Amino acid sequence: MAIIGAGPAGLTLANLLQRSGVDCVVLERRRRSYIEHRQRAGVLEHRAVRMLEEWGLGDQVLAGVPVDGLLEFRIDGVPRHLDVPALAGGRHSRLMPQQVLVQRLIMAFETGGGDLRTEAEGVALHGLDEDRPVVRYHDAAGMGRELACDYVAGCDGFRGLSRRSVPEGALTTYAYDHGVGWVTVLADTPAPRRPLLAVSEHGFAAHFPRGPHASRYYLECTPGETPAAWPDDRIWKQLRLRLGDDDLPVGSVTATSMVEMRSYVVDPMSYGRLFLVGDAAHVITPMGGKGMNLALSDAETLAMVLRAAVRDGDCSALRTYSTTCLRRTWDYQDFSRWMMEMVHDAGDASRHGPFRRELARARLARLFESAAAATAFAVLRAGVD
Ligand code: RFL
Repeated sequence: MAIIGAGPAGLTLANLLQRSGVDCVVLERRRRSYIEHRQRAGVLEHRAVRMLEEWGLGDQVLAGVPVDGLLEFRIDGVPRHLDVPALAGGRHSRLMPQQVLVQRLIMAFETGGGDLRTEAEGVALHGLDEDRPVVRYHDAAGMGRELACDYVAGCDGFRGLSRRSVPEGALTTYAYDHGVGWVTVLADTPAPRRPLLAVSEHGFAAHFPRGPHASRYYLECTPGETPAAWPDDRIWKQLRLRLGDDDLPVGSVTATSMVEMRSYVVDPMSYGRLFLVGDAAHVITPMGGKGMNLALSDAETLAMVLRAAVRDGDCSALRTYSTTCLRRTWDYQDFSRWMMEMVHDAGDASRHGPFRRELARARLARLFESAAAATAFAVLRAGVD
């Protein structure tokens, strides 16, 4: 199998195929140092943790990574806590920065003799609907290369070439703009004691750990705003206001960017011998922390059906790949949208008006008043099978 892209999807798939005795080569456009330091997600849901353990990757990938505990909702400055792991029946997620996951997956793959080729330029896919697709590219030295394979995994993210290699009309596309803007900030500040989501009339804000000495903050903003509208002093002022914390430590901001709060899904997630995995097939907003986790669960589903096809000669399993992954994808899209409406509508009523605010406040209150509602939330956060 040729795997295009060495993000969480491609590297997880590569490790699982290696453990299944299915030969694979990973082609990555960027330099190794770039992919090993790209900061994005920070929560590995319980389902993904269990999957890594079941495939024998627990020691290499999860060592020393802290488990999650309470989740804080700060409503108009008043803290409310949810014990998500307990509500989910003792199923703990892990607080794991995406770049640490990527570093460890690379190390595990290469320790097992895996073939990762970085700086692979101009990757092009040919014969995807034939028995033996061919992948052409230029290696780090600029030499033209060709890989003949049985299958191709498109793990090259939303802007990759795999999905665009599928003939027009073969995939149905679902795209949705949530009409919400976020400015996202990485800073060298102490991690919060627990992941924190703050709701108030000043707008939504969140504070998440990214290792012991770094934080990611999110601030709701007007869609279309640029980072120039968010100088450091505005960021800290707004964070203190929205988090209701005058003593919030200020630190050096290492990155500020805008997040497009958009969703995207293609159906089916395959074409001929090409399988789309992770962000190449679907994008979900960061609300709820599911993008990286979906990438991992797609990778596991593909590894299992490929193992059945290659090792056991059962090619019928390949046809279940897309439906299995899409089922989970839509559950998570719903979770993300549900949470987004709740924390944004419950705050600044100028966006959707007082009626929507009261609905969202009722939804939020239910999390702390109804064990059934809290459990339903916690089970989705821990991850669905
Ligand atoms: P990736 O991580 O984008 O990796 C794709 C890889 O493919 C390479 N590539 C190519 N290689 C060869 N040839 C080509 N032509 C290529 N084109 C691209 C790229 O260089 C890259 O190495 O996709 P993957 O593996 O599907 O993983 C998806 C996750 O990265 C993504 O869903 C998450 O980061 C989303 N996300 C979050 N997910 C969570 O689960 N929890 C979170 O808290 C969370 N927060 C976030 C996020 C994404 C964010 N941004 C910036 C989009 C926060 C942010 C700000």
